[in-house]
Amino acid sequence: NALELDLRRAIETEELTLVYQPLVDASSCEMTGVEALVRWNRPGHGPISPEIFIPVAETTGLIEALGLFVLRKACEAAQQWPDLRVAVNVSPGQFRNPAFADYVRSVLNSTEIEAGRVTLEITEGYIIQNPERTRQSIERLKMLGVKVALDDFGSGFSSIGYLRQFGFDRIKIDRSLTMNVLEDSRAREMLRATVALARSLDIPVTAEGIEIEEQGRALQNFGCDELQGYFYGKPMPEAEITKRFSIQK
Ligand code: G
Ligand code: G
Ligand code: NA
Ligand code: MN
Repeated sequence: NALELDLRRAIETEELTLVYQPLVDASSCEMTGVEALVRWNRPGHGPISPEIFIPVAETTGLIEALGLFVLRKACEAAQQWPDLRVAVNVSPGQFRNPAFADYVRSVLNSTEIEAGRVTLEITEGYIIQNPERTRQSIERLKMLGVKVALDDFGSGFSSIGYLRQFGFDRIKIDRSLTMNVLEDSRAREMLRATVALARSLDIPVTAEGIEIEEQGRALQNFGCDELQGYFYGKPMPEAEITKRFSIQK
C-alpha cells in the first residue's frame, strides 16, 4: 500500500528525523539523559505519528531498517552530549529478531559510544507474550554493556515479579498512572507501592508524563530518581538539547 511504499522510501532517504525528550534527575531537575523519539513528515500528508507507522513497519518487515536508523542516529547525536544517557525505544519486531544484539553491537562499534550510556526501552506487552525469549534477548544485550529498561510499566498486565527475573536496569512508569497521581488516591497508592517495590529490588524508576510540578514532587517523594514529561521538556530537535546541555554544564 501507499503508506508502506512511502515509509520504505522515507527510511532509504532518511526522511525520518529524531527528536529528543529530556530525562531529568528528580532532585536537581538537571538533564541526565534523553529519550529519542522518531518523527516522520510524510510528503503531501504532513506529520504521521509513530503510533501509526511503527505498526506498519512491524508488519512489513521495515522495522529492522527503521530501528537501525533510529539507534544509529541517536548514538551519533549523543556524542555531542558526553555525560548524557540516551534511551531508544525498541519494538517487539526488533527485539524478536535473533540478530538484534549483533545490530546493536555494530552500532556501538561504529559510533564508538560507551555501551553503558545506551538504554534500550522495551514495552511490557511483548514480554508477556514471550517470557523465555525475552530473557535470552535481554541477557545478550546486557553482555554488550547496554542498559535495558521496562517501558510503559503499569499500562498493561505485567507483574513486578518480571522485573527481577529479567534483569531490567530501570523501569519507566507509564503516563496513564502518573497523570492521576494527584487526583486519584488509588493511582497514588499503586504508584507508591510500585516504586517502593522496585526500589527494594534496587531497580531505579523513571516516572513519565509529568506535566505539572506537583506531580513530579509526589513521584520524587515516592522514590523515583528520574522524571520525564512536558513539565521538564517536550521532545525537541537535537540542536535544542545541545543548547540546553551547554547551559547546564
Ligand atoms: O513520540 P510519541 O508520543 O508520538 O510516540 C508515540 C509512540 O511511539 C510511543 O509509544 C513511543 O514509544 C513510540 N515511538 C516513538 N519513537 C519510536 C522509535 O524510534 N521506535 C519505536 N519502536 N517506537 C517509537
Ligand atoms: O511509550 P513511550 O513512553 O515511549 O511514549 C513516549 C511518548 O509520550 C512520546 O511520544 C511523547 O511525545 C509523549 N510524552 C512525553 N511526555 C509527555 C507528557 O508529559 N504528556 C503527554 N501527554 N505526553 C508525553
Ligand atoms: Na519509551
Ligand atoms: Mn514509555
